[in-house]
Amino acid sequence: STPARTSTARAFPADLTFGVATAAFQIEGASHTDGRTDSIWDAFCRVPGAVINGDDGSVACDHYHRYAEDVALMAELGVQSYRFSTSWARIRPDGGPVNQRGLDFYRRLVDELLAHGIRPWLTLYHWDLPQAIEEQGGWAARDTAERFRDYALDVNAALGDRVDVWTTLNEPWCAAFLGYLAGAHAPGRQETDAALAAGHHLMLGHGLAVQALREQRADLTLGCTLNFTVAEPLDPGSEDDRDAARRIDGQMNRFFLDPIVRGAYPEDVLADLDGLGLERVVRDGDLAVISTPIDALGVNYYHGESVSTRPPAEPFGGEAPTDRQTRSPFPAAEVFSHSQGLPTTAMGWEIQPDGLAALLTRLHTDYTGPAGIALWVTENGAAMDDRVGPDGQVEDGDREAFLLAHLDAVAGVIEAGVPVHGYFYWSLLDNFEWAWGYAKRFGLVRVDYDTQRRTPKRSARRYAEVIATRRLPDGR
Ligand code: GBH
Repeated sequence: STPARTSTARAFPADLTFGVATAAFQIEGASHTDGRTDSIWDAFCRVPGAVINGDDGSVACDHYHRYAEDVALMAELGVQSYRFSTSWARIRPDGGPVNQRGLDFYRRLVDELLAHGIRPWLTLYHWDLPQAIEEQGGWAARDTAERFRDYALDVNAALGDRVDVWTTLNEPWCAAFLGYLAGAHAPGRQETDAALAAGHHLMLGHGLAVQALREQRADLTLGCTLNFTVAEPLDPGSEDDRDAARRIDGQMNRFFLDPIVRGAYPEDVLADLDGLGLERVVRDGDLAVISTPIDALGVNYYHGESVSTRPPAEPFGGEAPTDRQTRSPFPAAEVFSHSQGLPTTAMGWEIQPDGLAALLTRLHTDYTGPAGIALWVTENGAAMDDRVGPDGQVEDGDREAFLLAHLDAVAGVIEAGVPVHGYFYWSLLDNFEWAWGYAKRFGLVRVDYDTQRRTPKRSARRYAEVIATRRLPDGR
């Protein structure tokens, strides 16, 4: 378990929002109900060997039918906000005309949240592109950015009166590089030029959607969620290792952050990627669109890493369950993760709460502070090997410790003057963990996939207590 970092009792400011997060494909199921058609993840799940155990999203947590029960669970936890995503393939099946029955589901969900006093935090894209659009080129095609803007306007026309926080993308790094380069995620392509085009077009879609949504209602909170790593050189004395850390920071963090916040790709990343095709897709004016001012930056943080140009003796970290690679293998970026000797989660990710503190401090100092953008932790959480006792109770003390340690890190940076506006635990429910299928459980609430029974875990009770008291327990 994680060592306590401080003995000082931590209190949270009254205006810090506590929430939980999910994503459409990971929980909804009902994959062909009420007009929904295939997304790239439905198609990817059918590729032999792509997802562990051949799992798919056809039922998942059956949230499509059980959303009211799930909102009631959130109300019991006392969360103030719920971060969820809408499914493009439900709202624009096959990328075609609007499907009212698909929108109606989100109307019902939002009404239920508002009835319980929970603020909906809507994400438009959490990796589930309509398969029909993939067949026309997917994110590698520029047109997809414009279609994303149109879809954003459709969702906003239906929900813009009741939802005031809109984020465009979840983790474009994963969508572009795990999806189009490593092939570990849908659509399972392994093409460097398509991956760079996808990264650029995702961001272009983000910018076009922000512009269009801003025109609809000036007072919406608009933003984007990125995934971050905190990469340290294995040997700080080695120039090669320091350069490896710079490249990973460049490709995973700054490749997305700089265009959105500063309106330019970082020079060193452009040099690393020289000749790989990015220059063929960036057009004049794109960066001005991408850097349309946003109000909120969502930070997803799971773990940091120690990197080197030398491979570790034992393979370490980030392995996909299949033989597909996860570390983005740009030719110029042969970089390996090494163990830092820290305890790990069931994903093999090292538990490193001080990485979250360092990340939030850096983002505030270098990016969001100067730009006047509000900083939110939109995902943080852990898969653990939960034990179900004979009484059905789930004892997940290691998840509880993870949660408390990361909340402590958030409280610490807030005390130090970094304005963090909210924290969303990933995830409310055990759910479909992408290439890992149902084999990994991140939930505060256990899902029995045979019965769909939900059981709040020990960590859920602890989170509810933190939310109710707005302080961390003493003597952790
Ligand atoms: C998030 O992504 C997702 O938003 C969410 O849907 C998902 O369920 C959750 O986290 C848990 O996985 O070795 O180079 O592949 C996770 C972001 C980024 C974390 C990549 C692990 C591994 C780096 N991930 N990182 S690499």
